[in-house]
Amino acid sequence: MSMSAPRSPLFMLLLACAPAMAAPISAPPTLQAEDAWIRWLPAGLPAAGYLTLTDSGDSPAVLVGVTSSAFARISLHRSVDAGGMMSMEPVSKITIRPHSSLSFTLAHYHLMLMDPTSAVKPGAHVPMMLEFADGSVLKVDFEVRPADSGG
Ligand SMILES: [Cu+2]
Repeated sequence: MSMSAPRSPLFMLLLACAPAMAAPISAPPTLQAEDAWIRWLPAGLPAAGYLTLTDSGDSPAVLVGVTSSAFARISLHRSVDAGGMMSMEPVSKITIRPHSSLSFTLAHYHLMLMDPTSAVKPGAHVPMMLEFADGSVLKVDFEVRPADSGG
């Protein structure tokens, strides 16, 4: 029996892809998150997440999505004042310019957090994975605060 039998093309393709399917790329250390918290609402109502992201690098950081085991659905939202009526709309991305900070509260952005699991209660800490346009991921720990919290 020969040990030098050629591998199938499919096997070689799987080998080549294996590193890409491993752990996601971590966001660069020039990208940092602070004051990440969630305004919790009772009765499984959608919660909102806020944080400040600082990009001290030379290229913009473009947030394109967030995932967490604590919420089935998470989207990026912007609050808008439509003639005195506050409403909100989904956005496809949130850009943090190089050498600047973006506060979600000041910039009227929030993470819309839908379908929480039972683990989401005031006082809990919820890890969330922030996904950027360059494929990198930043893990951020969010503190769950009560509904009447002003931040
Ligand atoms: Cu919203």
